[in-house]
Amino acid sequence: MADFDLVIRRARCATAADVFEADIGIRGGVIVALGSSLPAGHEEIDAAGRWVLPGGIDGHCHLDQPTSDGSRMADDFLTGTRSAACGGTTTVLPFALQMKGQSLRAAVENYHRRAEGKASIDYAFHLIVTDPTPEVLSEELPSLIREGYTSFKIYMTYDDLKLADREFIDVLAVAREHGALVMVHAENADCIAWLTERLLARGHTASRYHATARPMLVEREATHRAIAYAELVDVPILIVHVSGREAVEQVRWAHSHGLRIYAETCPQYLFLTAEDLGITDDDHQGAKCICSPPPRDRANQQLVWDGLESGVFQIFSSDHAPFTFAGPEGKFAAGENASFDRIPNGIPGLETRLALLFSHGVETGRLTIQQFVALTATNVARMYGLYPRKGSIAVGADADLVIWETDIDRRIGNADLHHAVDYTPYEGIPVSAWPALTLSRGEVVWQDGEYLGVAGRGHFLRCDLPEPARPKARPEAGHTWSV
Ligand code: DUC
Ligand code: ZN
Ligand code: ZN
Repeated sequence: MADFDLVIRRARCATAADVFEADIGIRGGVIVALGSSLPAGHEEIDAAGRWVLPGGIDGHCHLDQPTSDGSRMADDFLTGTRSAACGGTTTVLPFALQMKGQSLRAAVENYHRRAEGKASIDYAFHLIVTDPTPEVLSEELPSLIREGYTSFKIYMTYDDLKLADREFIDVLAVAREHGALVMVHAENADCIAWLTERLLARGHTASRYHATARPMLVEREATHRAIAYAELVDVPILIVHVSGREAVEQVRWAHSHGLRIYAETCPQYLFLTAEDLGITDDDHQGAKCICSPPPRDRANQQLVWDGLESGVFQIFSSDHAPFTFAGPEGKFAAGENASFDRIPNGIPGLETRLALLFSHGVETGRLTIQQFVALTATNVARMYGLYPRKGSIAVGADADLVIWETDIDRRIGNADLHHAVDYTPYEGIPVSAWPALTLSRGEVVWQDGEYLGVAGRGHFLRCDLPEPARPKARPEAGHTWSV
């Protein structure tokens, strides 16, 4: 009898730390051996000369998340995880959203029902806390953290989602006490509302004014405030979807003051600019690229690349928030002439995240292969308490692996993608690499252009307490409030 269900031969492996050549022996969905000349497997794949990397972990994507404006997310767990697998992602972390007035536990139960029977790759949930009542803070959050929901996102903007500053601080204190990680959407709600009102009063309703209503300073101010609250409470936080210079400067400032502030960025800040929201007022197509914070300009793209190279950013996520361009529940759910403030925020990107970063980061020499693995898998697993089960190539880890095809010459086209969105904002961008094969727990879910996943085979993952969320706990910093 063969020792292994599958052996990948002569794999050119990269982890966040190392590059090495090995045969990878897989049994029961787990990597059980790394070595040379391993005994025969029941099945064999020859990967000679090709990169074999940990499957991508998308730590920020929205699937089948309820909305409150008449729009509906195009991707559920079926199409979202299909799309992820075809792009080399083997674990997703979407969000269980608490509606104001709803219990957090009810939100989680509802979200499980949305995933069950549909997900074809493994998944965990972040929570979105919108209503931190005393019951939520003292009962629900602590018990959900113990049950494996160890990260939550809070918003500083959007009327239906945002927390008051006092509530923000209360949530941070719970995270500190129970060891969870808080992700922050940092934009100043009042500045956006004030600017939006004035733009609309002048008849500036086109998509492109979305960027005018959310200039970098609103992100800078909120990022600074979030960092100050994290310092006050003594708990690390993760600033999500950082778009450019002004927020980066705040994160650097925090680092220079010894604060553990983590930062995430996304493909839209490398590959799109505000011009993609439209150059003229007649440009309806610009709605396709409405997301928040908005993409900036070329100089800011370069700054974000610099941050990926230099370690300002720990993780690179898609922020997949899928709305169709056409159709009654898509970008124009509020009417075909809807003003920019009534167009749902979000763009698709689950399937294209890895190929874009590999092609334009690794193949151009901007990033090492180890940095790529760290940004797209290992650091994400660590940040959310999934390491070492996920995010690396190691004995004992799940066999979530991607064999990469490089030296290809292709352009991204929506017709080739597997999400349920009728466009990609990255249409026409060249890529020189794409996953040839994706393994999820040792099972092939994508091979040579064919999706082979099975709905419902994905497992829900309970997350451990993330090690990066530990507080500094320096008595001299005066954090005596918690005793
Ligand atoms: N924030 C997100 O994280 N995703 C989509 C839209 C938004 O504002
Ligand atoms: Zn956000
Ligand atoms: Zn998001």
